[in-house]
Amino acid sequence: MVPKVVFILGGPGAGKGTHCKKISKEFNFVHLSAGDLLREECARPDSEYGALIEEHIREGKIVPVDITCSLLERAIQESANKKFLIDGFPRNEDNLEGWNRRCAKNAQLLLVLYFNCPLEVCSSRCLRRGAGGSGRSDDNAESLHKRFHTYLSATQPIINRYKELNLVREIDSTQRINKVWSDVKKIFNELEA
Ligand code: UP5
Ligand code: MG
Repeated sequence: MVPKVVFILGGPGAGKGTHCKKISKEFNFVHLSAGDLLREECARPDSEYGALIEEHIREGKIVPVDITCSLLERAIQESANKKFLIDGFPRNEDNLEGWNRRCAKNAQLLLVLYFNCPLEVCSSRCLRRGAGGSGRSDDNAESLHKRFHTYLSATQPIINRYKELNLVREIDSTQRINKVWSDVKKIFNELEA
């Protein structure tokens, strides 16, 4: 059986990671955050790509897809599970091309879960998280400005592409966490039915 995947997309701070953790506790999906995998790679002292990744993250730029795909492929291969949430990927044309070239034939895309949230709300969430000591080098006003630019110019067109393919389920993620979670849960209950 080929692995089944759900892509999780939405603006920086929209609530992707928060809800992926909840989904993976309640449903039989492994949470793979592309951003977390890149941050872990960056923290490895002997990483060939550490400096490049760190610079891209701070500047809100998207890391070349072969690096991200290698990390995702390894995580999928190392897991005994066959269902994955891929959080924060694919976020530009290069990501989409790389996924289609390297991974699409070895995986079944079930749907794209899109956390829709205005950027003002995203901004205050990320700044609050940064002020609370997230340790993320991109939770500051300057990096956020760049992350939002990348999101609007590069990621939204990818979401629109999947909308045209009828693969997107949209969540209003401005709501309180419990309400967002109940909307997310409905979708996963349907998926598992
Ligand atoms: N929060 C969440 N939901 C809330 C709610 N409903 N009400 C009130 N508060 C809510 O949430 C953010 C904060 O908001 C938290 O404090 C949470 O408690 C609160 P979170 O769930 O962390 O949101 P998320 O959407 O995961 O935000 P994140 O900051 O992780 O999004 P990004 O997409 O910007 O970050 P990511 O880690 O995916 O990527 C970071 C960088 O890595 C990118 O900018 C890029 O440089 C690089 N990257 C790549 O190059 N390639 C990739 O494929 C992926 C990443
Ligand atoms: Mg996240």
